[in-house]
Amino acid sequence: MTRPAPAEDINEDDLEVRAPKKGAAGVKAVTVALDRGLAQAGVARTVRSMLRVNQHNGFDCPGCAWPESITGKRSRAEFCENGAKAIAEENTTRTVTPEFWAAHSIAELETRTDHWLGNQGRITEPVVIRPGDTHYSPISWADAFDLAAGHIRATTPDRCVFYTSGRTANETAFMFQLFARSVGTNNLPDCSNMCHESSGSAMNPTIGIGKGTVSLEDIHDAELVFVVGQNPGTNHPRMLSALKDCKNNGGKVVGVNPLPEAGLMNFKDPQSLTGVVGHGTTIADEYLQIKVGGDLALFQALGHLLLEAEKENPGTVVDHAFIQAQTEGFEAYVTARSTVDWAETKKATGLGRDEITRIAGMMAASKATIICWALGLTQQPHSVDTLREIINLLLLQGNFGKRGAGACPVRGHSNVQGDRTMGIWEKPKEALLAALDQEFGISTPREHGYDSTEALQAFEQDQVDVFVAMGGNFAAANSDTGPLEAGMKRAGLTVHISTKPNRSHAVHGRTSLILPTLGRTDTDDKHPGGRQFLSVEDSMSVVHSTQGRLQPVSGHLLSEPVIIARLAQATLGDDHAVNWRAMAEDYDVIRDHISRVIPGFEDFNARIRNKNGFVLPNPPRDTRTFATATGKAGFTVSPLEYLAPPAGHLILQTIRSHDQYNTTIYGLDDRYRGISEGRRVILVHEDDLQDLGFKDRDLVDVISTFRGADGHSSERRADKFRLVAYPTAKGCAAAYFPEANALVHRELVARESNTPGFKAMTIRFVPHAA
Ligand SMILES: Nc1nc2c(c(=O)[nH]1)N[C@H]1C(S)=C(S)[C@@H](COP(=O)(O)OP(=O)(O)OC[C@H]3O[C@@H](n4cnc5c(=O)[nH]c(N)nc54)[C@H](O)[C@@H]3O)O[C@H]1N2
Ligand SMILES: Nc1nc2c(c(=O)[nH]1)N[C@H]1C(S)=C(S)[C@@H](COP(=O)(O)OP(=O)(O)OC[C@H]3O[C@@H](n4cnc5c(=O)[nH]c(N)nc54)[C@H](O)[C@@H]3O)O[C@H]1N2
Ligand SMILES: [Mo]
Repeated sequence: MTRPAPAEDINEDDLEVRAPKKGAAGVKAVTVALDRGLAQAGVARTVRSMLRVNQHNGFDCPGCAWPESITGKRSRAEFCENGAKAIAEENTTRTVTPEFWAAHSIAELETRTDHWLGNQGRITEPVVIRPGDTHYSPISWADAFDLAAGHIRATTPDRCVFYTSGRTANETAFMFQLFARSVGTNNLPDCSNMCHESSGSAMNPTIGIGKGTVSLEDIHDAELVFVVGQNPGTNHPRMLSALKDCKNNGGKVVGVNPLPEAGLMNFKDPQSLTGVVGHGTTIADEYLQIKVGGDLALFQALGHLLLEAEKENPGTVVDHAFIQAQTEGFEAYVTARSTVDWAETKKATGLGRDEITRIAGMMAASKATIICWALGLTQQPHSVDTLREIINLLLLQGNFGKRGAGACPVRGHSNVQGDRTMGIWEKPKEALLAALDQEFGISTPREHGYDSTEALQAFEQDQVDVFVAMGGNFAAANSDTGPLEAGMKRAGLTVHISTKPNRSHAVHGRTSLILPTLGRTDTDDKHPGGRQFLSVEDSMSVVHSTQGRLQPVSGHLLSEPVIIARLAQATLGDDHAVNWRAMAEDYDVIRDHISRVIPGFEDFNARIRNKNGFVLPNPPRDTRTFATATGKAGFTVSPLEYLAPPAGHLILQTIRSHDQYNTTIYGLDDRYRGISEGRRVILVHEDDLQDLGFKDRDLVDVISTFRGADGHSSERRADKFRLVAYPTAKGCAAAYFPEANALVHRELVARESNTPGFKAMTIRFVPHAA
């Protein structure tokens, strides 16, 4: 399957490449952020919104799920450059009106880049495409709901799919899953399936919870913090402030990454005066330039070395009392880690024994270690094994339920964790379904539904009649773009509840609705009970309220809860057991239901009104207990596995630039990496370029090969990428998401979690034939 380059609004010939940034990340941040805000929204809106980010009675930054302090004093400006860009993108005054849709046919929109589409502005009115139409045209809200309801009622529940993107707030997510289950399906794929699903798959069975076990204060207090497979300078900039605090308290930071990411190496805090005028803080005390997919080998070697260190100095490294009382599987782990093959470890990681031994020494000396990770560890075939190996290391030294210690999967979308807590999950637990049945007097389906990869396959096999997306950009975010888009176009109906135009709107079903909605920053006050607020859960299990204050760009927008309620009423009838209208009129009603269905949300309406919200129970963190089947935390043993490209090939990982939010491309400046004015690039080590017979800036077509379990092999191809010599780990290339998604075969997934192998493609280049 070949995918040609789109007709560009971006002229890739303008590509500029400078050396990746060696100086500090952070200083330029505030000025860049303000420029973007002013360009999109003007002075008054920009200032008003910036002062409200992450403040009490303000709105939660839609940028990422990194927590705000709940104990310390909050800075007046609790946001970062990229959070500010996310806000500017949302509160833009540019609008996409019916005239826009009349002027641009679908045939044209399909040739546009995500950058162009997102830059058109906020959608102002509901629009529709019926079979045979060439353009979207306006439709009333009432007709839109009736049209969608007709399609849902005309098919069977198993042929309906309800997708959720992680910006969706708790109350909205709760209503959305309730709607899907009232229709009769657990087909609830979400962006988490493509993101941190591997983290949950590794953590739930081993420590009894699928979430991080640290608080923000733990980061400050840690003696040692690992930042693995993560680019915080771009994707979680406020995390750098926390790491800096940790260092000021004497802690050490180890970065593990194939790319020398600028924020990880050096950082100036734009919010602190010393940071701005000083020389910046070197964040990573040690940096391991690991090969893509080599982390399992690294963590196994570290486990071996820690056990050896304990043998040398008994009672100083391994927490035997904890292991004895609280864990199982230790003996098997000790046996498995009794030896290590250093030659194999070098092949897997690219790292030498001395480097790894130095890091093991730091771990052995630390009484409080935190391991943070993000997508560099979750999107490979052996990801779940790799993450279980992290849990092994933390268990070995008793790094749970103590200050400054624990596991820290750093989440992406600002409420992706909360959505799962609210029941957005294709594999719901019986306890949730039983609680829903009891609360509402309905019978929810027990059969598990599609995750995002299975939904892609269902599209491909023509098994989807109705697809409803609560936000997001499913077509561009998922793998195997070619077959996915073709399948989506054959579906009966696609419904996109969106703020801005994106690719999924252009590769729509035979009938398609775009339902424009309020965003985080918009005021939501058209209710009998007056202005409403919503809530979110951050990466460290803190639940707090979020409330927009800006005047929406259009009077036609409905809030997400109202859209779900009206769609549900149209579909299920006014006599349905669930009182949808009451929930839409007063979000306290939704929260009352949540308080009786979701554990940890007792007395939700009172506690959400606390200044800093409340913290959900977290057994490993709170009481050093593990809610697994046996009540013990489990060591696990995995065979060594890594990604070894055949001769003439490289391993490709996909990354975000500094100027995008997932599929929303803000601009063309990947500042810290020194790449600007272009996105169809592949970063390759200079030696690899030479070995493969190419030069810096050559234009190539990229071919990925996938070998299935049954031995069959298939190829994907994406045309016209520019090679850029870059100091990545050897044997490993990097390209931007979503441009490279066409190269990800849908069967290339992480085992157990089914997360696409976005950081595990085997690729080769051929010269681009113009
Ligand atoms: N500004 C901004 N903020 C965001 C987002 C955004 O797009 N823009 N997206 C949000 C979302 S949804 C998410 S999930 C997070 C994503 O946050 P990140 O996980 O930081 O995002 P990626 O750009 O995928 O970066 C992955 C990092 O892992 C490294 N890596 C790749 N393969 C490996 C490997 O095998 N081993 C190791 N050790 N490292 C590896 C890459 O070099 C890169 O530095 O960010 C969130 N925040
Ligand atoms: N190759 C590759 N692919 C990846 C990844 C990768 O690392 N590499 N990462 C994966 C990850 S971690 C994730 S999380 C997914 C992201 O997948 P998604 O969550 O599906 O994608 P986004 O790009 O975040 O969605 C952007 C769209 O959301 C809509 N939107 C924005 N704000 C709101 C709102 O408040 N309400 C509503 N209703 N709509 C809104 C806008 O219309 C916008 O166009 O992508 C995955 N895809
Ligand atoms: Mo994500």
